[in-house]
Amino acid sequence: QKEVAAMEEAMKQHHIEEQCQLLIDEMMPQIKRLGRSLSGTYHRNIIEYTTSRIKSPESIVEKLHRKNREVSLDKAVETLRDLAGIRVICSFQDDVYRVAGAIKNLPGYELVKEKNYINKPKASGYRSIHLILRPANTAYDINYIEIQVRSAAMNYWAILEYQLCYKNEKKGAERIRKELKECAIDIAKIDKKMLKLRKEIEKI
Ligand code: 0O2
Repeated sequence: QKEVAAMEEAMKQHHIEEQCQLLIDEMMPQIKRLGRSLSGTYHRNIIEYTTSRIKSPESIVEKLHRKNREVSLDKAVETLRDLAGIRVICSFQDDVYRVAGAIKNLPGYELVKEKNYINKPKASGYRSIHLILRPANTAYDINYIEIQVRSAAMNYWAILEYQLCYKNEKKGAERIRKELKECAIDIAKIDKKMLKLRKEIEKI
């Protein structure tokens, strides 16, 4: 609790939330614009919706502990590249790749890292594409923004699993983790099936 309060105070002093919000506010209209442009090209809705979040002091302290790092604002700013985050929810699996591809090429940003948890899901069953981008010109302390791109089906699983299990170290939860992973596999199959059906309808 003390560490969280200290982190909250340090974040206030250094205007971290405001800086994260500025990064989000600069990028969000560009993502919406590219969503409209892709929807125009493919004549259907490509991006369902977008959300954003600024990492909370609790979550920052928890992550620094999880990664065995010193718990300080300096360490957080230096090593956590998802203090500012945007999530883009797409209709179908192939849209996830289209949107991620377009975001990677956004003018004014450099792609620092890409993680494809669709090709290689996490041990939990989590699927998503993560992009870490850095604005080419920035006067802020916060230099990175994480964009998570996933389908509506992947998001459905991730949101429920996050609530039930993600940061929960309870003993005896192994069976539940296994069942959640099975759910992720089932949902991925349905996601693929929906894509196949869309492609069949497009051919008619
Ligand atoms: P929160 O509360 O969402 O902020 P890295 O240092 O980049 O190598 P990092 O940052 O742990 O490693 O990246 P990773 O593993 O790609 O995951 C970052 C974020 O993805 C997490 O943020 C979650 O939002 C989401 N995520 C990753 N794995 C899972 C999972 O198994 N289930 C769910 N529901 N979400 C997941 P945080 O900071 O852990 O949490």
